[in-house]
Amino acid sequence: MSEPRLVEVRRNVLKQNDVLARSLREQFRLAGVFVVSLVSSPGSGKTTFLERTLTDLQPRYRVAALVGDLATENDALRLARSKAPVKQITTGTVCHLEATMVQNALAGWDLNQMDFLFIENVGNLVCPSSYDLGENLRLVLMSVTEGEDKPLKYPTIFNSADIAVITKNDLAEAVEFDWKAAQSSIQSVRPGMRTFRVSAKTGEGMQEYLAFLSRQLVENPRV
Ligand SMILES: Nc1nc2c(ncn2[C@@H]2O[C@H](COP(=O)(O)OP(=O)(O)OP(=O)(O)O)[C@@H](O)[C@H]2O)c(=O)[nH]1
Ligand SMILES: [Mg+2]
Repeated sequence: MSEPRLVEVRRNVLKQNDVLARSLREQFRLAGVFVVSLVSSPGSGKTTFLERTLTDLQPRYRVAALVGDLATENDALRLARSKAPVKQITTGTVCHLEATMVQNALAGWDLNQMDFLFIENVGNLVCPSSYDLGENLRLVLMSVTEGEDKPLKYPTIFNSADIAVITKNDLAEAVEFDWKAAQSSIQSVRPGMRTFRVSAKTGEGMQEYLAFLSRQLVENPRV
């Protein structure tokens, strides 16, 4: 008896999340803010990549960021070095962000004053995949040190994402990273997925990614 009930409760939670995510998406659309979420395993380089993104975009765009972790304000403090508005969401024991957490964290912020809002999810390759946050673009990161087969092992998160970013490319040679094998893993779970290859440490590959982001604003003009 207990198993079907558990499934039912989980379905209800997901449904509530989808309703709120839809409302968030509408708020974002009306305000003309383009929202990008970042998902990956712990330590793939989300915060390092996002800090660089916030810094590099700011001369031209108004940017802000939310960042989720189970505990600590560490990532918010790092991102705040970019001088962009940043808020930390601490989830306690929850291994993903939910739409309601995003909605609450946005209190006091004027979405109309933003061009881009970034949401760094909790480091986890499983839980975040089921939760829509109302974002326009979901970006899955994978570092060269994790192994080329991660997309094959965690297909759901790669399937729920729009683009992939291979990070820490400055370490690729040291770990004998096989770009072809990684691409083939990504393409076999998500055919046609656009993939960027970057190093947030050296800046390599960042220009191409930032140009891609700029194009999103042109292709999704304010209403
Ligand atoms: N060599 C190298 N190291 C990097 C790069 N990006 C991140 N790192 C290092 O990788 C480690 C983890 O980076 P974070 O940016 O904290 O990773 P994260 O995905 O935000 O981690 P969580 O939020 O804990 O999931 C840190 O020691 C970074 O300095 C990179 O491009 N090159
Ligand atoms: Mg982080």
